[in-house]
Amino acid sequence: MSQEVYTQLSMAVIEGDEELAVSLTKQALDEGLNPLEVVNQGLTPGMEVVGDKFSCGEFFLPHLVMAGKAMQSALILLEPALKAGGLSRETLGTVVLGTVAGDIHEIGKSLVGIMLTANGFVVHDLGVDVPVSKFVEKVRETGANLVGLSALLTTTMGVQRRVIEELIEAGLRNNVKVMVGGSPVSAQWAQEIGADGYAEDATGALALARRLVVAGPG
Ligand code: B1M
Repeated sequence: MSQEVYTQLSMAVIEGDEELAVSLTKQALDEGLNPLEVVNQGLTPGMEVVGDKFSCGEFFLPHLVMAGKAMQSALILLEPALKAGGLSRETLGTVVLGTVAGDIHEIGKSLVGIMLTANGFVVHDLGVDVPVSKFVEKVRETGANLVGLSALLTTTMGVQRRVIEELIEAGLRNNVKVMVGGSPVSAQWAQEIGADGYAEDATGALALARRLVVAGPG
């Protein structure tokens, strides 16, 4: 039964049908399905198809916009259930999170933020298209022990490196760990730019954040 809802949810995202995505998400919640499974087995596979169709010229920008709206509206509904499913009630650390300058992809970054918040991190989500200087200012202001940089475009990955360089310049790098993610990003890239770690998805980001914060500064 759950697989049927997940398949329908994927289709709703592919078709950019926001209303259907919302009503199916409500149905999934009413049926007591695991909210993370709804994301990972319903919404995200639909988005992957949208991306593939865009790559091969079958879909165009309006399809991306509509699919994005459908998934975002579904996520808004899922957010309380995702947060309620979190394990930790103690504060694990403070995170400054955002999608880097030049990049307006929001959904994956927000999902990472929800997972971290749900599991004991205080998250300062700076949103999308965040200037390098804003990350640095916020780290200084909050004394965050972790900064999370999302980039979905090959053309914006380089901004992750610039944030690290600016943190060094500002004398803050020794106090803050840097985690990077986004579909074009890899563990090798993280190493190349001097980040402390890379996570492939939101669950991985949570595990990595925990590891980095336990490891402490330096
Ligand atoms: Co765009 N887009 N997009 N897009 N978009 C991609 C990324 C693309 C791969 C599509 C494709 O060609 N197949 C391609 C990038 C190619 C490249 O550079 N390698 C692309 C392009 C080209 C563009 C434009 C340039 C298109 C144009 O204008 N001609 C343009 C750029 C705009 C800009 O940013 N300046 C553009 C615009 C858009 C929309 C705004 C219309 C829309 C986003 C809507 C929104 O966010 N509100 C959009 C969408 C929806 C996509 C796809 C289809 C889906 C992205 C998404 O939300 N996925 C995407 C194709 C794809 O990814 N398959 C595509 C679902 C989300 C849950 O996954 O974001 O990957 P994701 O996040 C994951 C992981 O990556 C990871 O965890 C998340 C959760 O599991 N993760 C982290 C992400 N951040 C992390 C941070 C971490 C750790 C893990 O630590 C800090």
